[in-house]
Amino acid sequence: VNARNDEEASAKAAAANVDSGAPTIFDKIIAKEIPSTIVYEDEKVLAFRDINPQAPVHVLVIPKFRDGLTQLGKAEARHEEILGHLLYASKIVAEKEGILDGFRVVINSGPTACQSVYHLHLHVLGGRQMKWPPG
Ligand code: D5M
Repeated sequence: VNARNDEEASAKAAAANVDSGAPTIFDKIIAKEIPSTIVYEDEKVLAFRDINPQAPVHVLVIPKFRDGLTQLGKAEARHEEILGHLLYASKIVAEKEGILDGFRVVINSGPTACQSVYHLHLHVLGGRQMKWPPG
């Protein structure tokens, strides 16, 4: 019952959270105005530990320049290069974190997928046995 209530609460919170295109907390992380634990950075992307980890390794990989990419569902042809770079950066993160034997990359796009921050981000998860299907 608790698990179901938690799921209902997070689904409601996600549905209330629309993609307004407004700046997000990730802009402050990129600007280093609020602290984060950075695990990888280059000129195009930043990778830092998730504040609410769902696995022993849980890192978010984000573009430094959002350029309209509030969510994957808003991707356009011009974003192909950064999308590829984000995926490759996720592999570098997995390598640095020692989870290349098995890791998962997740993108939640839109309220039905429980996206809560509207600045595209890839979740890199590992360090434990993952289950399938995901919730
Ligand atoms: O994932 C958004 C993720 O962002 C969620 O797992 C928490 C994480 N988050 C939110 N604020 C912070 C800060 N300040 N530092 C690190 N991680 C953070 P979504 O796919 O949108 O649900």
